Amino acid sequence: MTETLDISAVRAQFPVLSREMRGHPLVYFDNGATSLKPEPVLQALEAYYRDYSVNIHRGVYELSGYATAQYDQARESLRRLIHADPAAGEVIFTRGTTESVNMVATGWGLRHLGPGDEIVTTPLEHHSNMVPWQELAKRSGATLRYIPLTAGGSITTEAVQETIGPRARLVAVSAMSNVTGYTPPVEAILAAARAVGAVTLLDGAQYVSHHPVDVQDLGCDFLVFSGHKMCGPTGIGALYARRERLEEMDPVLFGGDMIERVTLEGSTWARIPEKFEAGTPNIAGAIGMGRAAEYLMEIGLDQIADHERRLFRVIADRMGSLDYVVPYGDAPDTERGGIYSFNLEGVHPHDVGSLLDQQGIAVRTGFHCAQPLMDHFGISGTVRASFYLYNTEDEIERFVAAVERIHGILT
Ligand code: 7TS
Repeated sequence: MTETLDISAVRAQFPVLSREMRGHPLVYFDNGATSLKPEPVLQALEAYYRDYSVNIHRGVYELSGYATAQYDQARESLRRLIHADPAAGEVIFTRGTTESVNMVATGWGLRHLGPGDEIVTTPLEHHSNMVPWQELAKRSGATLRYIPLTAGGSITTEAVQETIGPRARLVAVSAMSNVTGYTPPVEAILAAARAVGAVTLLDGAQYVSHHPVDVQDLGCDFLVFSGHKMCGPTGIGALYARRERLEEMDPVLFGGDMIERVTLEGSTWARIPEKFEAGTPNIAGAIGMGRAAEYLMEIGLDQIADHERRLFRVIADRMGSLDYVVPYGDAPDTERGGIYSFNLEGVHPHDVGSLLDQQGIAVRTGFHCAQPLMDHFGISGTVRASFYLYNTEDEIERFVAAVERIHGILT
C-alpha cells in the first residue's frame, strides 16, 4: 500500500522554494549537497535561540534543565529514526558524517587495527568515507582494499565475496552513492563482513534521510549521517554505534563535559554518550536535527523513498530519449535513489551547470568529492541532479527542456 505525498503541502513548508532565481521559480536539484529546511525545523532553531538559549548539563536552574531535556529528546528522535535500541545510548552527536567517520577511524581503528589487518571499502565512496581509511591504514600499518566496481560503477556479490577475506577487520561502505544514486548490496556486504568477524560501518549520508533504516535489522556496527542532508541544520550529525563498539572506542576530543573526575594526575571519563561529546555541543543544531527527524517520520520515509524512485524513473526515461546524454551508473531502477548524474557529449559539466543556473535550476557539477569514481568512469566530472521529497515531475520537465535548449546552444 503506497500513499503518495501531498507535494504542495510539503512545498509550502520550505520557504526557499518560493524564491525566484534569475527570473525563474527556483528548481532545487542539489539535495545531494544539502537539503532545504522546513518551517518546523526553522521554528525549533528559533525557539532555542529566542526562548531558552542556555547551556545544557550545567545549571541547577529550570531553564538549563529544559534545554537539557530538549537536547536529550533530539537524541531520542534520531534513535527512533534509525530504530536503535532504546536502552543502549548508542547515538552520539557529531558535526556531521565526516567527523563521525574520523571518530571511528581514530577512536576505534587506531586501537584495534595493525599490520596484517585489512580495511575494506569501495572506489565509489565520497572522500569522507575513503580518506580517513587511507590515513588509518598509514598510521596503523593495516592494508586498505577496495571492492572492485563493474564498468558502470556497481558492486556484484562475487566481488564482495572475493574482497572481504579472513583478514578483514573493518568494512566501511556507503549505503548510497552521492554520484549515481546507486545503492550497493549492503546486506550482502554486511553478511560477508560478519562471516569473517569484521566490524562494519555504513555511510548513511545519502541514505538515512531518504529511506527507512533499521540498524538492528541491518546489524551494522556503525552508521554515520549528517543533519543538513535531512532537512536539519548544518554543523550537526550523528554517529550510531553498537554499545559494544562504543565501549571499546576511545574518545578523540578531551575536555569539559566528557569527564567523570579530573585530578592533577589524570582523568576518568563520563558515561557514554557524554564521553564522546566534549565541550559545549551544538545545542541548537542537535535540537534542529531532532526536529528534522520527527518531520521526516511524520511524512514517512517509505513515502519519501517511493517518491524519489518515481522521480528517478521519470528523469532516467526522459533523459534516456536524448541520444547526446551520457548517464552514469549501470544499476537498475530498483537499486537507485533520487540522484541522476550525466554529461552532454563533448560539453564540460560546468558549462551545463552554468546554463542551467541561467534558467533558475540548481545542480552540482564536478567530481562530487568522489575523484576515484570519476577516474573509474574516465571523466573529470558530471552534472548531478539530486532530488528530495519536495521535488516534482513538473520540475523534471523544466529541467529536460532546459537540457534540450542547452544542447541546441552548445552544438
Ligand atoms: N558521505 C557521502 C555519501 C556524502 O554524500 C557526503 C556529502 C559525505 C559523506 C560527507 O558529509 P558531510 O555532511 O560531512 O559533508 N556529500 C556531498 C555532496 O555530494 N555534495 O556536497 C556534499
